[in-house]
Amino acid sequence: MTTRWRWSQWIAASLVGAICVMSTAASAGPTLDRIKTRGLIKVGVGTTPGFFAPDNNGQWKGFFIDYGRALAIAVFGDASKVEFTSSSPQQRLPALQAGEFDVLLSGVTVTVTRAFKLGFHFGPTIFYDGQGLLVRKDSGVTSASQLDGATIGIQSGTTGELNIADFFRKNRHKFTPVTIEDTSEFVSALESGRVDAITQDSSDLVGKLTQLKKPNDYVLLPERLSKEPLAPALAAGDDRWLEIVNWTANATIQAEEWGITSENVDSFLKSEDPAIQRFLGVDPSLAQAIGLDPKWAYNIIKTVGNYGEIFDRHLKPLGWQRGYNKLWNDGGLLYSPPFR
Ligand SMILES: N[C@@H](CCC(=O)N[C@@H](CS)C(=O)NCC(=O)O)C(=O)O
Repeated sequence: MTTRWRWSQWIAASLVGAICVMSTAASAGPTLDRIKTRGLIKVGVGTTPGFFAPDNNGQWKGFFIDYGRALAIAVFGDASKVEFTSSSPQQRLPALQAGEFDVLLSGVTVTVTRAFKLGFHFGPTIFYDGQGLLVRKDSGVTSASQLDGATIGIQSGTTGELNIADFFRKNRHKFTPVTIEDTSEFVSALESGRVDAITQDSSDLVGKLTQLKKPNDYVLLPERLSKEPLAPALAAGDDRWLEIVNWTANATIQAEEWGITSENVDSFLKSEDPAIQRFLGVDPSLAQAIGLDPKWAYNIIKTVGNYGEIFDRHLKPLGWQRGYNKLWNDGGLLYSPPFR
């Protein structure tokens, strides 16, 4: 190879590199560009207490809501730059595809069909769940195996709609499905006796139980019919927005692993651990490389807290145990890739 040939190759490679860097800086991608122009992140949610529900003042509260606020902090440094809108499980995925939402934080299950056939992307799983069945106590039913011949309420557009059919087919049992789109109609179908049971993510059922007139009259059966890894869902086509969603969720998990909380985060600013210095922006090199405010992770933890704080704030009062949602080094499934 001649020297001249090597130089021309080097110059060509450098030019390609420079163009790539320039185009990353110039255009964030369609979703992030839209968010920045609008000055607000649009988030699709559900209406389950503990996960996402407006309080008496109309302020959205809940586990997934805090992740929406964390995203607003990552993008704008301001937890208020986010708008939550509830939409039915049936309507929210098409709405995401149509660009009406920038992200769904509505308990969406990661599935291969949604990834390949519908073309959605997913952030990290932030709540490991499973499908449950809720029945009236006076039915005497204590196990899903006793539901042969039952009438079961299902919410349309959910994975539950598909899983329940698999479950009965596998067990060679029969059931009559009653598919309902509207959430309050779905829940009241059990109260009115229109159905013998309703099936949904158990997180949804436990939350909705608190909205029933007599919660103690109902029981969540012990079986979990499926794996429901719940994650932020995004439309394809904006890698940078996907990475912001990924690393915002990871930041809450990593902070818990390091024992960094909203209360003590300031004391960690003096940490001599280089990884913590990069994470909190004391050493700004990491944030500069990824193009976020050096304080983005600090601000998230200071404002919404780490994963454990978010979980305890919203889900502990409902009696939720961490279970699979413990950190990896505590017997759970939550694991953040390294911040480096
Ligand atoms: N994880 C299931 C179900 C999603 C789902 O229905 N989520 C619940 C909240 S966890 C919901 O939106 N319920 C209706 C509502 O809250 O209005 C899926 O992805 O299909």
